[in-house]
Amino acid sequence: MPSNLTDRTGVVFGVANKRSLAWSCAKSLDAQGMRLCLTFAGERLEAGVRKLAEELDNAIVLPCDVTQPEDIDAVFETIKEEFGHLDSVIHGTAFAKREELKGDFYHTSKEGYMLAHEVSAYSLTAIARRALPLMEGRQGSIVTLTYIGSERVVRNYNVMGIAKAALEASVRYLANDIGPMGHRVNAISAGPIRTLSASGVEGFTKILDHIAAHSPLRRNITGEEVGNTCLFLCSDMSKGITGSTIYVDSGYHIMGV
Ligand code: 1JT
Repeated sequence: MPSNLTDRTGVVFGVANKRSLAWSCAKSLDAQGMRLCLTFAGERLEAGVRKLAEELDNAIVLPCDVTQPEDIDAVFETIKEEFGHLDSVIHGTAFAKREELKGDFYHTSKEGYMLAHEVSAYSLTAIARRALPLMEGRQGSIVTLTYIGSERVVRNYNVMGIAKAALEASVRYLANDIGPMGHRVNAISAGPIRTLSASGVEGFTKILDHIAAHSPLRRNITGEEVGNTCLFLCSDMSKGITGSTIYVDSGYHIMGV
């Protein structure tokens, strides 16, 4: 695909380890020459993310807990100093407490509900607002990651489904805000894939088997497929697309029974 991103810069939020979809996005963008900043959420992840960043060409790595506004401010201050401008933002941040991802949704605590929304939905808007000054005049592209549990009931996904619905609606409102500035924002709705987030989710293997048996492509997706869709959304090839949710799910979302 002719999508050379040399002279473009991007920041990727939400890399936890090599299985992270945010990492797949980083690799696809790096392969086309984009200069990247990766952020990590908490000291526990720092060493691993720094090690991954060594695989990229000249990437920088910064701490960022998206619930701390001063952390987000600091990321964009450093990007301004190091890169001078910004073309792409990849938002792959999500969190919910383990106990909220099982059983009946109505047991969701107020605290768990708020936390899931703060990290998984509000953070996109908090980040986008701070990215705008650095994207000025550059036709920027913002990409976030979502899951079909936002629009259909997926057992156990629970509060994350509500948070992803808010995230997808945020994409539409942000698209309307930033479109006149020449910028775009879209979501990738990825099929299930074994990542750190998915680990420990009860019955996850059954979900993967179900997709392999029933999706139009009769297989599960790969991280690389998500990464390359992110590359498309950050490249000029997708210049007419904004406010959309693009499915990278082997076609599963079209199926009824
Ligand atoms: C989070 C988690 C966001 C898991 C996620 C997620 N987006 C997709 N997944 C995978 C998944 C999870 C469940 C599921 C189906 C897919 C974990 C906590 C952090 C946020 O339900 C059947 C629960």
